[in-house]
Amino acid sequence: MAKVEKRANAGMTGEKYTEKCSELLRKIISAAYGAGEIMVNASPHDEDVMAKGGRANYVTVFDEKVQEFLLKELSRILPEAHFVGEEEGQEIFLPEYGKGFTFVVDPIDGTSNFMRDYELSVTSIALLKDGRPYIGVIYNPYADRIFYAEKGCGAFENGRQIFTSPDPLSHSLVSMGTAPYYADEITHSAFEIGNWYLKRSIDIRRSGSAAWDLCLIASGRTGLFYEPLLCLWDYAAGACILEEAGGTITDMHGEILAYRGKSSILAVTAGVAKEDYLPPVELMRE
Ligand code: 2AM
Ligand code: CA
Repeated sequence: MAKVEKRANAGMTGEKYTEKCSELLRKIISAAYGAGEIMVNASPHDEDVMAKGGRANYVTVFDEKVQEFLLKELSRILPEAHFVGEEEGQEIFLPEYGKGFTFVVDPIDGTSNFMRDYELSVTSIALLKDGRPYIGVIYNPYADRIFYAEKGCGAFENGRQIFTSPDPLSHSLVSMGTAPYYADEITHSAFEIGNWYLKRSIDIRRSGSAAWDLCLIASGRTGLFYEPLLCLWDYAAGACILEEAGGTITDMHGEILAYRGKSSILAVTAGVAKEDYLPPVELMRE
């Protein structure tokens, strides 16, 4: 744990952070570093993979180990908070999660990448306050890059404040998620929309981790991200980081998010938000 704390302190040298942000955020960042250490030291083998319900939807023993670690750490940091983790299988958003504090955790976002040693997976921790994102922390242990934000304090990457890009869509990269675990029709629609955006942007990217895609847009690397269906733990932390970096996140119809569970996601930079960027309704099959 000493190494974990040293790294957390190293990331905290940005003046703006120390002036404005809380001890609570610093502790959650430490927990995310600890989760990342478990991920990078893991060697996922086939026998560690257990099928979760649905197509292309997996969980490894490491998803469960990281979640156990985070449950322990985060409960110590804020004992009164509720805890919703992907591997708990808690699909229903209970009314009490919308009051006070609730941690929403994806221990490993990008599990299909993780299982294949693709080295693009992250830990994603959101803290909701009265049902809205209040803190977001996302750590990519392979690149040793941590993104974090606290409501009203700005967003940061490894201690440096980040902002979305002012570029228009025509000068931006677009990243998409394919929702491969749902009906083929939804996936088909994702590609049709991708084709529509391809003609209006520089090119399309697909990382396999929605949380990571939200960090890329928050830090000005991409201009727009969409995925037809995501769970709350996939997008809650990223939403906090993106909004604090000046971006906008809605569902794919442009509606405000309720933060109650599954939703389509459409995220844009300050630059793209000035345009008519919503995909045509006839391409959507939600
Ligand atoms: P995961 O890697 O934690 O499972 C890839 O398209 C994105 O979708 C990833 O963020 C992935 O998260 C997420 N995802 C995987 N299975 C999902 C499901 N059944 N419902 C919603 N999102 C899912
Ligand atoms: Ca996961």
